[in-house]
Amino acid sequence: MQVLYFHVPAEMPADCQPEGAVVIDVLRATTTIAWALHNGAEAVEAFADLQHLNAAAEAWTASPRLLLGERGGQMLAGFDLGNSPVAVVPETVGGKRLFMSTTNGTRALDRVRDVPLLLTAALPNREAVAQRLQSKQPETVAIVGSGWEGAYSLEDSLAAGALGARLKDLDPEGVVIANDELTAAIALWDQWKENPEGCLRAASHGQRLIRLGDHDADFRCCAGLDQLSVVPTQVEPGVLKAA
Ligand code: 3SL
Repeated sequence: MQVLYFHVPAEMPADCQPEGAVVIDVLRATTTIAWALHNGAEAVEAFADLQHLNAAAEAWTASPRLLLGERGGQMLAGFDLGNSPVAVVPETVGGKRLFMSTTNGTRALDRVRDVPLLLTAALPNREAVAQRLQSKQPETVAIVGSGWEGAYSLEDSLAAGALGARLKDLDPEGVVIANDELTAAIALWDQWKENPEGCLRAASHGQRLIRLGDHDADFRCCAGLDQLSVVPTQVEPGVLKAA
């Protein structure tokens, strides 16, 4: 398995057509997706664009629904929830379809929606995602960071390194760390693995959330390693379910 890391979706070359992709947005979209599906949400339907989200949500009648999302870290007007992974508790999300749009994470998902095996990862489900890739054995996997408005983000690279390091541990001969970005991400993980929350807080988006205030529980949750067995998996374009 060849594993590559792209800091942001736009870095992925047009002719790169991997069998598998793993989208990461540690702060906070893919952490929230993992916890929501772990806590019983029927599915998370991700949208880059709010108009499309509103139209799809209005047309949805198959189960109860919630609108979830943010721009710039702040909950959207008229939405039920922001993007906090500690808010998607079973009593709130159980059995519901979550229509979700975030500043960067859902846009990154949209960019790779045609990849046959599309998963999302965060630190809490890093081990589960590594095990899934190990069992599926896609020939090439692109780990795709969400970044912040097109720019590098430290926390996504931390989780990409955590996943790359674990894949290499699971299969030292079969897994090829196939670009410098992933080698650097693994070095970043080695540096911070005893204190991932410190890395999240040091990151520029971590600093943004600190300035917004009241995100201590989110930092703890987003930094929690290998706590969930859920593997959010795209089952139709934009729709992620627990698998
Ligand atoms: O950019 C995103 O997709 C969000 O996860 C950002 S925030 O942490 O909710 O502000």
